[in-house]
Amino acid sequence: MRTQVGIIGAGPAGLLLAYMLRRAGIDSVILEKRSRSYILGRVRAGVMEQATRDLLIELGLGDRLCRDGLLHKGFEIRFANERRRIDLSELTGGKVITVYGQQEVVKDLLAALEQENYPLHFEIDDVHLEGIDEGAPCIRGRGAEGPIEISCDFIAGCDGFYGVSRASIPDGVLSVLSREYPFAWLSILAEAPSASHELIYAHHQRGGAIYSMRNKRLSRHNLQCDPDGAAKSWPADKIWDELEVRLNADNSERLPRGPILDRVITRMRSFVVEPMQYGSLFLAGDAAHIVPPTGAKGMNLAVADIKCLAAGFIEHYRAGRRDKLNAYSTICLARIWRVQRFSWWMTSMFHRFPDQDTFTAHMQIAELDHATGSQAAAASLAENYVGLPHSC
Ligand code: RFL
Ligand code: PHB
Repeated sequence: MRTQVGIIGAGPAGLLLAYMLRRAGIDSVILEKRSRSYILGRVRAGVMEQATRDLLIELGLGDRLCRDGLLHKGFEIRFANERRRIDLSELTGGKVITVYGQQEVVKDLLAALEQENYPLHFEIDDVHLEGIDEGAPCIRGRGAEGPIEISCDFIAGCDGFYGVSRASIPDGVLSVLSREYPFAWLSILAEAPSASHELIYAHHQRGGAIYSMRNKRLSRHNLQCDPDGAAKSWPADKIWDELEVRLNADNSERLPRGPILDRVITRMRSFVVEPMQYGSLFLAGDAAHIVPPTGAKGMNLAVADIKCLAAGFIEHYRAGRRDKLNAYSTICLARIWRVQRFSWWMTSMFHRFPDQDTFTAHMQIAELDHATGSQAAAASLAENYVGLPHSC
């Protein structure tokens, strides 16, 4: 099989790239390791930045997003018996966030691609990349109907943190910069209405918590937990009790409880590779960087990468120039580092570190007090939370 851009991975990054290229008349093919039902069922991100929303609407993908996405003009921060609201809209000249599940974005993109009979191959094993430094790249893998081979002009590695693309780059080319945090998140999706119409981020001496939602009947909450603790060691009652304590919920505000439909423990890390390109291989999304989820940025970063990458391919095929492709890594990394900084800052402020001393605890409270009490500091928090402007 021959195509212009071979895409590995059908997460938000790979699907969006395929969709943007298709709109521009550029051929591509996606190879995905998992099944269609698996990628549609994967519960992950929920908070969409203003620029992500705007882009999806501009691309004609906004029908369900505008109908079902929940627009949030602010969120609450709780710490040391304080409850302070960050008025995102007021502080950013009208910008908002949208709560819309990542799996809904995946569903919208998949529907749009399938409507046009886009070549998306699921359940492809043993994907490997060849010739990426020789200008004649090729992707090989094995599907239900036998071996599959795709020769292309470029490869987009959109296969997430554990994918094969990054690992195909020879040793010594990439600088790997990372930080592991000594805690994890227990994330639950529950069939329970939300007690609050806005997100709540809580700082507590027992650990951080985030109270979120998906729609009127589904809530989504995160609790800081021990990275080595099994999700099973958290019976449902313990999760709800702990959420109530950390959110400082009082009797007038008992959290509505309900069956827990999904639970996952995720380790927290910050991770970046530089550069995000080698030969004809371009990395995008989680394949190139991971942010701890406290800033709710992972999917949004993947979308920002793809906007630049698609612009680079379009310029190449339309104008025969490679300026944007050559600048892809540099331009994306400048924004990625700013988003890493924000995610690291939010993580440092809301989590309890093992053996944390009283001085550190006071620093966190002072930081929260300043971030929510000073107009200038709150404006900076809001600017980052609704999302920095895209760079391309
Ligand atoms: P994805 O979504 O991981 O998709 C990669 C795809 O590649 C496939 N793949 C392969 N295909 C072929 N061959 C191989 N060898 C392959 N190896 C892997 C995978 O099956 C998959 O389909 O990466 P992408 O597209 O870059 O998107 C990134 C986002 O998924 C990620 O950043 C966010 O979900 C992160 N994240 C959050 N981001 C936010 O913006 N807001 C949030 O609130 C938020 N919460 C979260 C999160 C991630 C979480 N987990 C589990 C990592 C909460 C959690 C729990
Ligand atoms: C979510 O709703 O999934 C969510 C909210 C806030 C975060 C991360 C995830 O920081």
